[in-house]
Amino acid sequence: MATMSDGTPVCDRLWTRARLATMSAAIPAPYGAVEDGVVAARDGRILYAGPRSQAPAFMAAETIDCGGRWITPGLIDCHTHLVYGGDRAHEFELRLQGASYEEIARAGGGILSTVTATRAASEEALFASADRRLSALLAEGVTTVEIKSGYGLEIEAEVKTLRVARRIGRERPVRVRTTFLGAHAVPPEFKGRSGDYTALVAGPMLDAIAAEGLANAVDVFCEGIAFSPDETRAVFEAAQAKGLAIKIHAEQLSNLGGAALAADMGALSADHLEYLDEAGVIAMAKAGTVAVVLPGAFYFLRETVKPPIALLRQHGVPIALATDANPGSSPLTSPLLVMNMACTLFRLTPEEALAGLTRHAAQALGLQDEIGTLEVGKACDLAIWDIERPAELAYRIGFNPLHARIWNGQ
Ligand code: DI6
Ligand code: FE
Repeated sequence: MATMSDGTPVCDRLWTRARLATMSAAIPAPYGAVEDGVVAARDGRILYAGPRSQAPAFMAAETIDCGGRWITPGLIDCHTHLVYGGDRAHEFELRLQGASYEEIARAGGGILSTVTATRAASEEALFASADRRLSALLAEGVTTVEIKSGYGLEIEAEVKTLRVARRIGRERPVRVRTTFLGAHAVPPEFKGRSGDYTALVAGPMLDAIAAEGLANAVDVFCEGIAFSPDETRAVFEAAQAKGLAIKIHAEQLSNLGGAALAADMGALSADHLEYLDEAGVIAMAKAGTVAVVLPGAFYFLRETVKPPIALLRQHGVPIALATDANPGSSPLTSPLLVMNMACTLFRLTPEEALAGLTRHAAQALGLQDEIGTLEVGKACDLAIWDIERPAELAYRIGFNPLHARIWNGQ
């Protein structure tokens, strides 16, 4: 710790008179709470987060009086498709007239209609529309966002999407992790030849993306309307050969055993999981794979089968939450609403919901040593809330109590 000549520890910023939901597993209280707390930051890192009574007498360049407000870790949206062209409002109308999501997809709409719009869009237009959606996330305390490709489905358009995602991370005050989801749908020019398309994804497309260092992870939509378990495995093997982490969209509309396959290969997370069975849960528990549940997609598609929350708890699988922000199944950019939906629809506790957008979301991105809790040495990403108790974050609907958002100590 840096000190003055008399030994007084020095920090850049000090937040005082705060209540902390540290979300640290090392603090046994609910939310890892500290009632009379302070946070100190230096060079963007947490120097101290804990009770005032045990804090060193810091010399701070700037002191912020929080007036009793709650500080949580900055929120982490660990599953989004933020970069895409166009919208799918018309398909929303079709579904209200009775068409199903799968029918629309099989008729060439769905993901493929967004592919057409994304291919046609310039990088500038993609950045501008994604930036508007990002602003909604930031306004609710998000400090880290994962962004997937998957609406290009050809080399140039996938590269373009991930470049835009990386640009967001350079130009906006948010940490961005990118995921290559070339195996999101079979594009029209490969109709009936999904094996050939899978070979393109696992070969030249992945080569181009890895050569530019555009992805942290590789994801596959393993589903009847998308890629089979064998195709999924082939893409994952290619990803791992390049040293990239793997994630999966699995068991969203049916059970193909995708989550277990991904877990057995060491996946960071398996996401959606409405149709996950106990064998899948056990495989995830064994591998330490995080379950990312996406209540926005469940709600918007009017799904009735819920992810097996009780089994996930019973086997100790960490549960993360995310917006799944995308034009087709979850046009949602509110992490607070995600928390409320996870509690009302899936019966998570408000504490589990907050862990889902902090500690467990960090783990779903492989960033558990970097972010997700208020602990010494982690990045100083904070959300400061005008609330009396942390459960309010999940309790309210359509109300934003964010007071301030701190990213990297700023
Ligand atoms: N599952 C989903 O819910 C999104 N992608 C996926 O694999 C939907 C994407 C879309 O409909 O545009
Ligand atoms: Fe998704």
